[in-house]
Amino acid sequence: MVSLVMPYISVLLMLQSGPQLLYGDESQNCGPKGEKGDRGVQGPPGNAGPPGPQGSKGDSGLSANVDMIPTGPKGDKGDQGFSGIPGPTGRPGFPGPKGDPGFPGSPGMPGFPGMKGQQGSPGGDVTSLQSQIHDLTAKFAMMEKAASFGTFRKVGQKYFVYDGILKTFDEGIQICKEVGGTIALARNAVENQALLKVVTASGLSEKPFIGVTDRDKEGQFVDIDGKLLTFTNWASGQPDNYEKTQHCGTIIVESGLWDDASCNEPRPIMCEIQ
Ligand SMILES: [Ca+2]
Repeated sequence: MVSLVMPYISVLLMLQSGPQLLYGDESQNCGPKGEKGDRGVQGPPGNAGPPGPQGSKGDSGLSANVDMIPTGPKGDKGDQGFSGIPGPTGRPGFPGPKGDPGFPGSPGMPGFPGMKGQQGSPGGDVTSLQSQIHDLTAKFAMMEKAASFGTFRKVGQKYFVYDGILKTFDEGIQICKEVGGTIALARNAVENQALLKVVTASGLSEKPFIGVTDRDKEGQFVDIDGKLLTFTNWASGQPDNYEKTQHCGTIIVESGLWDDASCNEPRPIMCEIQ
């Protein structure tokens, strides 16, 4: 029984497996399945088809009769419609001609009385004030100048000052001139006493020059402006023009008396500022 059935089964297996073996061989020679391609261009339209069969005849339609349509009664007259929206404002017109002048108005009420004014200052006061300011400024400048010296003393309207300078008579004149003054010279006893105090306060041992000389005329002492002296305080026996070389005045430190001495010998220089 088995021997009869086996050949039949083999034939069935060959029929089923044959195409698979064939496809299997081909699939071994091809690559993997590619992606789906883009859609092709639409082809031209086909030819017109044959005419269809003739249709059956239709029924005849109803003809319309307008007179047969009934109409209603006439309606009432409608309301008046709205007017349109007003347009924009037009341009202003040109100005008219100038009118005639009007009549003058009535006079106004009298005003309130004004405030009483301050009494004006006469021009002379301003000038006086300016003069005072000028004087004060000058005094302040002189004080500043005097205070710049090591020793100074005020007497009347002048300052006697000393700053440790030793120079000849002519050099002293120039130095005092540079500070706006002259070589110190007492014009009276009070000033001479003040000058002596400056000498003492400065601790001087040498006789300082005073602003008198007789270089132009022997024996006639004058100030540095050449004016005759109205006050002198010569020591006894002075001026003696010792050895005929003494033509400039000095003040003795111990007494405040005067003595003539050489103009070219350096001595303390005291100035007066006023
Ligand atoms: Ca002398």
